[in-house]
Amino acid sequence: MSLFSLIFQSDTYLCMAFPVPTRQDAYIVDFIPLASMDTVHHMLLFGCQTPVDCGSVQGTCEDEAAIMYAWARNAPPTKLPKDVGFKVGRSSGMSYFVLQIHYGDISAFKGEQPFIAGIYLLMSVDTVILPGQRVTDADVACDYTSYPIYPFAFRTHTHRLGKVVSGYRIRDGKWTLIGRQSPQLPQAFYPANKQVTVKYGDTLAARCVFTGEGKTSKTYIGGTSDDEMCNFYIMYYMESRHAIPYMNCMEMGSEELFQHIPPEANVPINV
Ligand code: IYT
Ligand code: CU
Ligand code: CU
Repeated sequence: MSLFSLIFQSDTYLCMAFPVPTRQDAYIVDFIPLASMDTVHHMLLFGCQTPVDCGSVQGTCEDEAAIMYAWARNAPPTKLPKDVGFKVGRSSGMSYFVLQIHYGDISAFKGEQPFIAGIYLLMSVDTVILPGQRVTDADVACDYTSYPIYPFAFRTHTHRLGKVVSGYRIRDGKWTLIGRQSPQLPQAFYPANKQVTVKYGDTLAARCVFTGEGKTSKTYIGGTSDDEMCNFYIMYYMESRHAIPYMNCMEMGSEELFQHIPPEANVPINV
C-alpha cells in the first residue's frame, strides 16, 4: 500500500504532459480540480504511453489516449465510488498523464483497489449531416460480451450541431437510460442513472441528435470545430480481477433496434 500525492500547477498552458510518478502500479482514487471558475473553461485528463509535444491544443498522445477525467466550469465534479481506482503506471500502459487545461490540478494515488475504474466510449464514425436538415440521428450500438460493469458517470461530446446525446442499456428488448444530456452544456462527467448494471448479453446504445439548420454544406465526423463528433462516454467500475479499463463501440446499430429507442432521446434539452 502506498500513497502518492502530486501537485501540479501551471499558468497559461493549454496542455501539459507529465510522467506517472511511480514505477509500480498505482490507482487514482480521486480527482480534485483546483481550478478557478473564472478562468478555466474545461480540463481533460488523459493517460497514455507516449505523449506528444503539447504545443497544440488537440495534441495529447502519440498512441491511443484514454480519457480519465473531464471537468467543466459550472458542472458538478465527479467522484469515484469507494474502493474504485483508475490503474496507472508500469503494467497498465499508462506511463504519462496529459492534462489539457489552462490551470492547476491535484490527483491522489493509492495502492491496490478492489474495483477498477474504466471508460466505455460509444462513438459514431460515419455520420453525415445534410445542410438544412432539421434532424439527423447518429446511432451507435454494440453487444456487450464481457464481465459486468457498473456505470456511475457519463459524458457527452459533440461540436456545435449536437442537440442531445443519450445512452442506454438494452436487456431483453427493454431500454434503460444510463444518461442523457445536452452537449451544449459543460461537457463534464455527470452522475449516471442509478443501478443500471451492464452484463454479458446486454446491448449498449447511444444516439446523438444533430441539426443541419443554418449550414450550407455537408458536415462529417472529424477533428475540427467545423466537423462534428458523436460521443457517449460511460465511466464504470468493475471487479479488479477482470480489469478492462477501456472499451469502445463504433458500430452503427441496426435500424430495427433503434425503432424501439425511447422518444425522450429526440427531445431537446433546454440550455
Ligand atoms: C472522432 C471522435 O469522435 N473523436 C472523439 C472520441 C475519441 C476520443 C479519444 C476518439 C479517440 C480517442 O483516442 I480519448 I481514437 C474525441 O476526440 N473526443 C474528444 C476528446 O478527444 C476526448 C472529447 O472531448 O470527447
Ligand atoms: Cu474549454
Ligand atoms: Cu470533438
